[in-house]
Amino acid sequence: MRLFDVTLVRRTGIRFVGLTLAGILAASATPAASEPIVDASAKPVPRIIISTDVAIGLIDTHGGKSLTPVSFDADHAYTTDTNVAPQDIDDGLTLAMALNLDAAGQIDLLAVVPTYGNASLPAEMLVARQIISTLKKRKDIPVAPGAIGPAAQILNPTAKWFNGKTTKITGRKGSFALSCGNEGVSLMRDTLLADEGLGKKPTVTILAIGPLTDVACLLNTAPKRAIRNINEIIVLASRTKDSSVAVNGKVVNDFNFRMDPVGGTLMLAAGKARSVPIRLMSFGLTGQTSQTAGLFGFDAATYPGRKPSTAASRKSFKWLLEASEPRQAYWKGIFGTIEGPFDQYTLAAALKPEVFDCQAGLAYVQMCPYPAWSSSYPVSSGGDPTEEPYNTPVNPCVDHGTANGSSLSEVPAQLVVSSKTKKVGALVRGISGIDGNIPALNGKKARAVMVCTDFANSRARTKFEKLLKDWTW
Ligand SMILES: [Ca+2]
Repeated sequence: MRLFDVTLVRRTGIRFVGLTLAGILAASATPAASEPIVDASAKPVPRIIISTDVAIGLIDTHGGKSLTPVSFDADHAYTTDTNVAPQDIDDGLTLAMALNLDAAGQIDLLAVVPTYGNASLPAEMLVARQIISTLKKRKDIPVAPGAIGPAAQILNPTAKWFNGKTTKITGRKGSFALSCGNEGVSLMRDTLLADEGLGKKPTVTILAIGPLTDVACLLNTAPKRAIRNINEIIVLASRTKDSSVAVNGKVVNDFNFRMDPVGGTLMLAAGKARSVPIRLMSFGLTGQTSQTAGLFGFDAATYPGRKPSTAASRKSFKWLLEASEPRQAYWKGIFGTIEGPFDQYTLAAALKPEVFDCQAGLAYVQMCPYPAWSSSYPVSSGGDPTEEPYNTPVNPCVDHGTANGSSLSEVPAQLVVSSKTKKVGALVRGISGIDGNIPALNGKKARAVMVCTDFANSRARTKFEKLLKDWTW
């Protein structure tokens, strides 16, 4: 079931930007029959699929957390997520911005695939409908539901058979590729195939702004022809090596990776897709606009709405502001300020890559020891745990350890980018290969990526803020 009426290829042609006034005048004066309408300097606009945990306005639990064993209490017991709270707003702001840019011919929004994450998938589908259909009247945009939960409900779910044999989760014949398909992943695959041949180069950019489960599924299951048509995957996740991830001095999660570390790892490991360009928007960049010193949060004092406004733009802007208020109050209660943009960095990177300082890097997954069932997990003589799982004092994961909050014991692994591109190590590092940790993926090397770590300069930062102000309403 798709939420809205879907026509897979809404536009058979590619849009162009860069028409010069001279070009337009020349074309409209006395055009010869064969004279091109498009200026030679014109370039096609980004053609975009968004994989998103869109949750603006929802009061909900994190949609996948309660399914994973990354939630423990100190007695090794599984815990469900009872933290009902106003959920994140940045996917909703990204989606509204993308729809506004699409309507203005600045991008082509080809498909939207909600996925669990900030909230549960069913509730998120309602948000997608609210923004796309109700506020923006865009029933022509294809929308289909993605994953309802992470790749695996235990971290290294090697299937065990009656006769002692096992089947791994990894690879195209593993249990993830066999089970991860859903309508959203099919929509992404079909969109890539439908776009085939539209350009000489790959045409489609995927913005991965939720847990990475569906993008991992796409890369592990789609035919080569579809994968070859991915221009780039821009991911809102990662930290550079040895970097803390904190807002106003308080350690936070690298949420999109944390929600599905196995899926994130399988995305980086996908065999046929290792040549697809991946751009990681690291927290060192995206966290800047949420720190007190550089705050650029979404509120009526900072954002103007569409100029000039229309009845429709006023209605949409008002809804986004009102739906954001509970989340901003919640965030302020924890961090002292409202929240800055995160997911919108990916859309800005697709549209204006020159705004960011990005370099080649190697992405890898660092395990944080130990799961509660590890033979190395420390217990007292009475068998009681003496520390939080994944949060030992001696720990290769930055921000972990007994000096930090026990909620970090729910984070089993981190996505890290090294700038030392000549020193290619393993994709999965640390203790792996036991249930409760990431599959070892023997032989896989760290994944070559681009990583964006800063604004190109102060003017570029102003340009980024102007882009968001102009189009978020
Ligand atoms: Ca998100």
